[in-house]
Amino acid sequence: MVQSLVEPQSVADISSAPALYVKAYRAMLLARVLDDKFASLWRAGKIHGGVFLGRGQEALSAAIGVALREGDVFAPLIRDLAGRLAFNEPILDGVRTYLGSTLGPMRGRDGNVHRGRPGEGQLAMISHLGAMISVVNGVLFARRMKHITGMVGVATCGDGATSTGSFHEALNQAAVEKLPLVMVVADNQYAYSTPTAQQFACRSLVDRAVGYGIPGYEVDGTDLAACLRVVGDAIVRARAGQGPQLVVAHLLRLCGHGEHDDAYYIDPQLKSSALGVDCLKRAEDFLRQQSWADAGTLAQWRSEAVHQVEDAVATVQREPPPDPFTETWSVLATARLAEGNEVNARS
Ligand SMILES: Cc1ncc(C[n+]2csc(CCOP(=O)(O)OP(=O)(O)O)c2C)c(N)n1
Ligand SMILES: [Mg+2]
Repeated sequence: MVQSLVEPQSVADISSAPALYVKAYRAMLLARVLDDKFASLWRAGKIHGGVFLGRGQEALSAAIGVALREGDVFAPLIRDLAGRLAFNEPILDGVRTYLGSTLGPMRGRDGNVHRGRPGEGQLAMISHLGAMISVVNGVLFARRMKHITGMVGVATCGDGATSTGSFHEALNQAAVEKLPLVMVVADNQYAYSTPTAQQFACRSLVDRAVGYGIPGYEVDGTDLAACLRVVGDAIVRARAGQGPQLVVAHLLRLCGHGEHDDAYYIDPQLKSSALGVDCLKRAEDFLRQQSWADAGTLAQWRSEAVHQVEDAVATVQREPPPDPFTETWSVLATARLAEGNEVNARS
C-alpha cells in the first residue's frame, strides 16, 4: 500500500520548473559521459579496482542530488555518480580516486569507488549492501544532539540490499526515532545476476514501508520529471519533520554489475519493456518537447561534458601515485582531523 500525506511544500508541477530539470539533466549527462570514460579507462588497464556504472539510474540519482542542500548528508552508492555531481562533488574526485592520484580525497589508496567528503556531507561508502544506512542514521542522531534541524539524510540502495539485516535494522531504527532519513531504493531488477523474483516475495518493495510504519512512494525511475517530484517531495517532508520516507524506483540496470560483468543474464524482454527505457534519452525527448532545449543546445551541453571529462582525465594522468615510503597509512578522517591537512581541498 502506498500512503499519501499532506504535502508541506510540494515540488509542484515540474513543467513549471525548467531550471531544476535542466540542472538535473546536465548532472545526468556529465555522469553518463564520465561513467563511459571510466569504463574505457578500465578496459585500457588504467584502473586497477572495479568500475561500477550508474547507466539507466542517472535520473533517480540526479533527482536526489539537486534536492539536497548544504548541511544535508548523502550516502551515495556505486550507481550514484549523477547524484554526487549534482550535490557538488568535484569531477576530479572520481577521476583521482579511480586513477589513484594522491591529490584525490582517498590519497590514491582506493582505485575504486569508495570516496567521499564527509565534511561536506558526502559519505564515503563502505559497502553497496545497506551498510551506509546506519551511518546516515548516526549522522542524523549527531545533528539532533547538536539541536540542528531542517536537514535531511539520504541513503540509497538496490533491491538486493533490501534483503539484508543492515537494511532492516537501519529502517526500523530510523522509524522508531523519527529521523529525517530518506531511503531511496533503486529496484533495477537484479542484484548482480539474481532477479527480483528470487529476491523478495512482496508485490513491491514499497509495501515494506507499512511494516516499518513509515510512508512509502513508488516512482518510474526512467522519468526524470517523476523522480524530481517524488524524491523532491520526500526530501521536503523529511526536512519538515515528518520522519523517514521510503522511495522505491522501478528501472533497469542498463549495464553489468561492474565493467567485468557482461550481464548475459538480463532478460531481453525486460530490456524492451518500459523499465528498459534509457532515462537520459527520455529526458532529452522531454527537454525538446517542452522547448527547453533544441538539438543544438543538447549537442552543446554534451560537448561541454566531454571537454570537462577529458580535461579532468588529462589533469589527473599527470598527478603522482602514492609513495609507500612517505604515506602515513593512518585513517584518512582521523589524519585530516588531527593534522588539519588539505588533501581534501577543492581544486
Ligand atoms: C555482505 C556483502 N555480500 C556481497 C557483496 C557483493 N555485492 C556487492 S553489490 C551486490 C549486489 C547488490 O545488488 P543490489 O542491492 O540490487 O544493487 P545493484 O547492484 O543492483 O545496484 C553484491 C552481491 C557485498 N558487497 N557485501
Ligand atoms: Mg539491483
